[in-house]
Amino acid sequence: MSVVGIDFGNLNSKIAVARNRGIDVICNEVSNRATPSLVSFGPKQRYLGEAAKTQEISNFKNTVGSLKRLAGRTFQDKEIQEIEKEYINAELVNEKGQLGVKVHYLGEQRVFTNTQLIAMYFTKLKEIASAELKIPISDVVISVPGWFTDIQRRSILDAAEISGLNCLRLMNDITAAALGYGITKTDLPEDKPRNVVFVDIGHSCYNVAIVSFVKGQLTIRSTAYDRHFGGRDFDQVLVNHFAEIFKEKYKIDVKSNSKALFRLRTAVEKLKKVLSANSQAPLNVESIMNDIDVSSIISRSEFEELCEDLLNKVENPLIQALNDSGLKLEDIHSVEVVGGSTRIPSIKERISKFFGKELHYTLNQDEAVARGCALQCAILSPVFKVREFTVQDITTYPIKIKWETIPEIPNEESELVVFPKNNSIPSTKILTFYRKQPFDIEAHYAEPDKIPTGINSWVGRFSIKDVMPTDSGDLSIIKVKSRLNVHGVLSVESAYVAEEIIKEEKEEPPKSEEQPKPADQQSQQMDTDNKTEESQPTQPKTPSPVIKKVKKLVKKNDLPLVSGTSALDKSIIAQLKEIEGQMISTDKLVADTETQKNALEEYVYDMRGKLDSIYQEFINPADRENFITLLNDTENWLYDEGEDATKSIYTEKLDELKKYGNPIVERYREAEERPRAEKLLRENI
Ligand code: ATP
Ligand code: MG
Ligand code: K
Repeated sequence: MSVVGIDFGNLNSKIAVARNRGIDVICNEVSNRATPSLVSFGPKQRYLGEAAKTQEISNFKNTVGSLKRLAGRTFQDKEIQEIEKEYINAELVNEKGQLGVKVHYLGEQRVFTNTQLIAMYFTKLKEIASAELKIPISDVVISVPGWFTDIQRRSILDAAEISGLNCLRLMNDITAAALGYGITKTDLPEDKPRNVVFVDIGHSCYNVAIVSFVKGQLTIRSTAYDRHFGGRDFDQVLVNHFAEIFKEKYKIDVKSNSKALFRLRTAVEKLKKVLSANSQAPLNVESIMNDIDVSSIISRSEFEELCEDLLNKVENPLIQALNDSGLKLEDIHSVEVVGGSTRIPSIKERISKFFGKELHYTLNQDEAVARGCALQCAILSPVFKVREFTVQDITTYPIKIKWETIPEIPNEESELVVFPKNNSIPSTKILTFYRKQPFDIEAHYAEPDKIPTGINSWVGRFSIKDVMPTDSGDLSIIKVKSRLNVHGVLSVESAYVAEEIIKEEKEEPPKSEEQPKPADQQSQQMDTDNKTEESQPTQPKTPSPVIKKVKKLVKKNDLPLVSGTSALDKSIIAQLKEIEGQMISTDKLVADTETQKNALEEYVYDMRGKLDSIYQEFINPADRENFITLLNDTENWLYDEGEDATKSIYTEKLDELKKYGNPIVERYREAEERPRAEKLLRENI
């Protein structure tokens, strides 16, 4: 059983695995510890991860990045149209209400949805992990930003399922990093919590959390985000800057040419990194457009001046997180930073200045999130033994449930915030309704202006079926169990009829001054635990054990429940899985064909070389001439019509050559073996 953590980044993703000795971040097929979050389509196959990166510029329109930013989005979404479109070279389209891309694949035009694209990328990550662990991968924990909404989370979960991954938990990026911190710190306090600020600034977004640690447990106290603040925004400032310069200097408009813009963007990203360690950096791009080579130079202080507006935004999430945490600056123990963009010196300065503290780098900046996910996966996995560590995470946006009121209940409320902001996850709440007919409830984000622009506040609709009046014709008591699960996704898990019964019971003396909850017959009542029974004593409590009658609410029968959420239908998932499977087979066939072609080519060279040397005396000259001619013909064929043949033809050709070659190899081996065998024989006598 595999234990894998995936940091699904906007630019790069990292994979960590748990082994007996601990957590390792693993390398991909070209020995990189980070894999570009890209998928790309060709005439014969897909290119995923590194392979997509290699030919990003030559296969420009068929390469898709920013996958994470596409999750759960629609085509019309303002953030897609106004922001993400800038960063995506492929053509975005509306695919039956979902966001899709139109690409050329296998010689035809195809449309793939955002969820499918993410699934393709997960297929690649799965393959990288399987290659490393040498077992098929299934169980994983995948990171998402804490600000992801229900629909975005479901898109990632669906994608995981399509790619055959079993996602045990979608983990908020920062929570994963915090887990890595908590589990390795052996000096956590027993009682008074240690409050640590975690800051993650990556390629596209900025996440902050204030986390309280005690021995064996972490609790997220508050979170704050800037969903549009990351390395790419700094790149954009540089792009704008140099585009202006090049207009003057070379009379070219880089922005009018998407490939030129892409080349510039790639170059400034490198330059930006150089500026993190040097006071100035040169920029050179060969043949950026119209065969023109461009060059320029910029100093760090110039860069910082250009980024002044951006840098002024660094404080905002910090202020918000601190305010929401209810802590004061002096309560903060330390500040830990992760994510590639926290390497920018002026960002570091701002964070450090805000807290009045030196920044800490306890965690590996690039790998902390992946490692944390792998740790969480190990904790959840039955086969792994990990030190007990509890993770108390919280939800970012309040969720309310709405329903239609009925005339039988005057002044009935019509909605209730069931999971307020910062409610812990996972969490189950039971709602009580009084109804005599089937009814629907709907879940919505309660503060639509707080969720990402373009995301619908609708979360789901749940129909509670077969509701009937009680035997006496009254309203039935209906309990509805709603859950914010371990992924931060809302579901309604079950609904049932409850019934009040009178029971005789021996009452224990009360342990505390606890007051019994009054039965609320008018409005919806909410329980925050998993209890399916509640008791309401009909008599006042007495201090000594007595037999008394109590009204008890017991479960009578389950009710059918129909859920409508933004998750894909099971049948659609099955279809998409099949399509993904076909594409995997196509890719595999291409790879196998390539391998077979290489084998044939290698055989030709190897055999020809040896026919001139070691095999020469094991074949008569005429046959040798013929065989060499055959090898030459094969070589010519490989460069000509055989350039692009099928796997079976390469195999056939190789077998044909081996028919001539094998007997020669045999004779040679025998001759080689004979003296050795004779020697062995002599020694044994
Ligand atoms: P996100 O978390 O937004 O989804 P990600 O996880 O892919 O994105 P990271 O890998 O944390 O992002 O960081 C990538 C970003 O960090 C890129 O914008 C990159 O240019 C930037 N970066 C990496 N190293 C440096 C450096 N030395 N100086 C400045 N920026 C850097
Ligand atoms: Mg990241
Ligand atoms: K475990």
